[in-house]
Amino acid sequence: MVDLQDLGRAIIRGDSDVAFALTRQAMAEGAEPKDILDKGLVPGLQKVGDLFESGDYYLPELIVSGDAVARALELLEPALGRKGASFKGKYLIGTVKGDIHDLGKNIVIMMLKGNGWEVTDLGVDVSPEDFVAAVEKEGCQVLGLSSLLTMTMPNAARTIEALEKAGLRKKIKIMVGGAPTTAEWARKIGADAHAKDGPKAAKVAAELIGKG
Ligand code: B12
Repeated sequence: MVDLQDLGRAIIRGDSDVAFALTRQAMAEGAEPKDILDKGLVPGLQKVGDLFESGDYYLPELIVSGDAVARALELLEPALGRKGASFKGKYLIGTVKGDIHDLGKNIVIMMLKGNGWEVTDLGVDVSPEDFVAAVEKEGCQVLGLSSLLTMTMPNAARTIEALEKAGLRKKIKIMVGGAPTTAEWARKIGADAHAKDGPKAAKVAAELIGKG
């Protein structure tokens, strides 16, 4: 059996070949995709973030470890995103302007798809104007804004302001998330909800449209 801590250690080393192989092996052995995430990939990335913060790792290590997780996520996607639930609605999501982190957003997307949502992903570094245009075009019920950088969190607030100005705010529910965000901040900027991880995001989204 794969020890998921070994998977975490491969992420910390930025060894994407080993991370890929261990993820595949764990899946073949019947490990839950959620455990692979919560006990292997995510703690590994958290440690990488700590090492970066303490000055032991630099940007290249962050990039290599991020890529290793992205490769492993490709393997997990079919299992996490498998449609088992009845159709819930349309969800639009993106990472706010100035921020290119997308691993967490992509996990949220997989969870949403697995819970019956049709998801449109606007990608990363999305300006308030582009969010507004997409809400107009897509006709979604819920909009998700991801922000991993303290510096770019105000761009989530700017996006909500832009939606208000365009007269679209009342037509949709808005959720925010990302490591530095909190429920209190979500309330402060006028979002409808905050969620701390993928499973919670799917649950809260359904509640927001009365299908929880
Ligand atoms: C990997 C990584 C990178 C990779 C990103 C690769 C990618 N494709 O995403 C790269 C190398 C590109 C990167 C770059 C930078 N990074 Co970086 N990065 C990380 C790291 C190590 C992991 C992030 C991650 O993927 N976590 C795992 C996922 C699963 O967690 P998550 O993103 O939080 O997502 C979950 C929840 O938050 C929630 N969620 C997320 N989005 C949403 C959206 C909605 C709607 C909802 C409901 C929920 C939700 O659900 C997700 C799934 O469970 C973190 C450290 C950390 N501990 O977070 C630093 C970190 C986020 N980075 C940091 C920094 C400073 C940077 C740089 C500025 C470094 C530099 N000097 O250039 C640049 C910024 C580039 C830019 N303009 O965006 C800081 C941010 C500090 C801060 N608070 O502002 C951190 C915290 C590292 C640190 N400890 O200092 N980074």
